[in-house]
Amino acid sequence: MQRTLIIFKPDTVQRRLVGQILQRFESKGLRIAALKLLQVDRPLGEKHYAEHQGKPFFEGLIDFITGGPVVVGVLEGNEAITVVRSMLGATNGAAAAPGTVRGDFSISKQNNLIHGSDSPESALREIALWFRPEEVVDYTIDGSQWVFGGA
Ligand code: IDP
Repeated sequence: MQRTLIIFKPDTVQRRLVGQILQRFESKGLRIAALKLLQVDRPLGEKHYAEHQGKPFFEGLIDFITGGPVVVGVLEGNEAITVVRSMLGATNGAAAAPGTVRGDFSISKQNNLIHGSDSPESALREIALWFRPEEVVDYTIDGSQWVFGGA
């Protein structure tokens, strides 16, 4: 089991695509271990995207990620990091393959809807940046008692 950080960026929230895209991750078999909506401030945005500091798109990227609320979460499952990255598709929505989140919903390099951690090291760093330890919850999915219980 592996955990990865996902961010539904402000374009996803503004376009009311959070539910539709979250459904793809759940249908794939990933489990939600944490989820919250928040307004990102510049220091948090700059920490998250620290590796891009100095690049020509950096200031625009921070304007974008702080430009409206985001939904940030932790997903868990077998090879969650690679699975989420392959479901997202290429960074540039205009080039991303149909069938991927970006390929189906984005036509922009910057406004590409979802962030997903790119390595185990990034996932650990990013989960600790966005969540307190007690906000990431361990539980098991056991369907039938929740469907038939209490009948
Ligand atoms: P990734 O999100 O696919 O891992 P990164 O190269 O880590 O892509 O870039 C981080 C984010 O910065 C991208 O998701 C996108 O929002 C933005 N970005 C990357 N390259 C460009 C660019 O050339 N112009 C504008 N924004 C960019």
